[in-house]
Amino acid sequence: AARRSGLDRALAEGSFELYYQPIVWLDDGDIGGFEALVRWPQPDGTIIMPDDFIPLAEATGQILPLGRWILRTATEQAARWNEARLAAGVAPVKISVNVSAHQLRDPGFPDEVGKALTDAGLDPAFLMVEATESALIDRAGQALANLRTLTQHGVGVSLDDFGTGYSSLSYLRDLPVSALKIDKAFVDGVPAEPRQTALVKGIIGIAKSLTLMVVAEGVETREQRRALQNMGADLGQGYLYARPMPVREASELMRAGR
Ligand code: G
Ligand code: G
Ligand code: MN
Ligand code: NA
Repeated sequence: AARRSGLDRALAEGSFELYYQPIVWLDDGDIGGFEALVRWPQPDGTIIMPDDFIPLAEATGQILPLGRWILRTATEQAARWNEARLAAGVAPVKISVNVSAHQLRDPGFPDEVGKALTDAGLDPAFLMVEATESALIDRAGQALANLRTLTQHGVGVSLDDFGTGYSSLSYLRDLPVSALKIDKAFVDGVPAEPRQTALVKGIIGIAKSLTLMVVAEGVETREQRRALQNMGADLGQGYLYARPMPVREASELMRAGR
């Protein structure tokens, strides 16, 4: 199990690694962006997954330095990718970065994001911050103020794991978000389970009427892809397209594709 001292050492030694999973336009299969997902490789070749150390890092506050590293690494990488894409005449990609409740309610968070973007040379329009519903409910005041500041500066905000939290629809109306990620738990039932599919259709309808982009998570089959596209989802992410992969593979995927 992960321990606080182990996280401290890994932070000091720079042992973490970012994987990247493509987020794909459902209509033509072009890559619209990537989600950065943190990994903790071990000397024996195994990898500790984020569910096994992010909760500890949140509890100890170590998520603040770890989150800063993730943000800086992901924005630098996206800036490099987009330089190459610009030179090749292809559309730039967005980078999505997960942020925890602790980071979101840190009053210094918007400045930190701004500084990461400036240092990386990345246009704010190509950064998406992914926040969960629960992170927004917890100490919502400062978190919401931070998200407003970010959106005013042109950074996108995605509501992650949508449908699994407790947010009411009126809450969704007032949130400064630009995209909604439908959780895999909902996508799993599409199109086989009629009630689940109806629910997803309704979620997409609400999102569209609020002019939010819709990303379906955990897309694993072509049937799902087709049904989600027919229901109006914009983008998909999942094993049908690709698993989260190391930076070198993500770079190759873009060179090979678009
Ligand atoms: O592949 P997956 O196991 O990567 O990620 C599991 C969960 O861990 C994600 O749903 C997300 O909530 C969390 N996670 C992954 N990467 C990050 C990260 O960089 N920062 C934060 N705060 N959470 C992450
Ligand atoms: O931050 P978030 O909870 O959205 O992270 C996405 C999680 O979902 C990561 O753990 C990622 O590895 C995982 N994931 C992405 N696509 C798929 C998929 O198609 N199937 C499954 N089972 N998991 C996926
Ligand atoms: Mn996410
Ligand atoms: Na999610």
